[in-house]
Amino acid sequence: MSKFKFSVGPWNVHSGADSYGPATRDEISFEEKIKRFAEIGFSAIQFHDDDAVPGMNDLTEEEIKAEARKVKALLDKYGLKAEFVAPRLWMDPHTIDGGYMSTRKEDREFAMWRSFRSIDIARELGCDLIVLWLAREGTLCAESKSPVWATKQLVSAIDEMLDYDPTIRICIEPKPNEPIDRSICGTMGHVLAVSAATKDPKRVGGNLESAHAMLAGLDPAHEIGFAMAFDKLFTVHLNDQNGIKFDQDKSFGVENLRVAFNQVRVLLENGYGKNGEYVGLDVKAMRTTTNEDSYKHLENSLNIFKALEEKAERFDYALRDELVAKRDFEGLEMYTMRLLMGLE
Ligand code: 3MF
Ligand code: MG
Repeated sequence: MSKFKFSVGPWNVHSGADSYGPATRDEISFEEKIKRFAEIGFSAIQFHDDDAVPGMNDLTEEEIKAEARKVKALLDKYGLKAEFVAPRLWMDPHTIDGGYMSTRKEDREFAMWRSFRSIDIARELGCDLIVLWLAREGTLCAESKSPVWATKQLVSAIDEMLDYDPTIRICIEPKPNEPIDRSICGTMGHVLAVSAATKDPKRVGGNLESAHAMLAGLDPAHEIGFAMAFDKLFTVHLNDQNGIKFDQDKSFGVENLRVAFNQVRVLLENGYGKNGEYVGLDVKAMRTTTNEDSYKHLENSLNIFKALEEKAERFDYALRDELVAKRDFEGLEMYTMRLLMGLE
């Protein structure tokens, strides 16, 4: 029995279209997806603002809230919670050069409008967490904007969100690049620095995605640990990644089993979830996956997580301490490998 609760976003089940080719699977309705998510064992849904309210740019504030209430009723029907809402600024023609740090004032105003609406939607869905994946915040052309100005823009955008709703929490999902060339908030260290500069650092934390840490050349378990040391890990996006290349969002643990184990172990050791945090997945099916298997990568990720949780529960800390006292790290490494290979 897992100690954790799990969450997933509707975009994690998708038609297989990518930048190089069209869809390979059928689209599935939102309701069908969340019904299956509940059956598979997820407790909460992650939302983009326009997953909850499609076409929101053309709706009034009251119409947006009314649409969000319909989604809340669907969640209730399947016994699901909403975990967070993320303004999907990267898809919009207003924000092709970023939102909060766009060089155009009207784009920055649009980004704030979407952020405030995301907070309204979160409230209607019954959650208090906003995730900012800062997809296009940074520079495509290094000389186009000052990184000093851009960083200050981000801090003041977050301050405005904190003012708009006195109890909302803001969670930055750092990523070093893609689709932007140079991002402004590339790692958990950046997130903590931005958090500290806001008017209410307690309400500003991070969402660590395994693949994003790997793209920055870092170990996701250490990024998780760094955030947890400061009570700043508000959620996670677990997945996997084959080296420093495009963002792959592979099923959790399929490339780097020991790294995956250490992510589970650091979460377990430090009581992740005790404040209601979810273990969130952000995984994509392969392009070759069939319609029938549209959810298999999610089931696989959950099963791998739970199997690694069971290994982490059995991790022999007395042996670890004995080996550490002798500085027998060769022995400790081999013990860990034996545990993972099913030899312990
Ligand atoms: C991109 C991501 C995103 C975000 C999601 C929530 C599509 O690399 O990880 O997933 O996690 O949009 O903000
Ligand atoms: Mg993510």
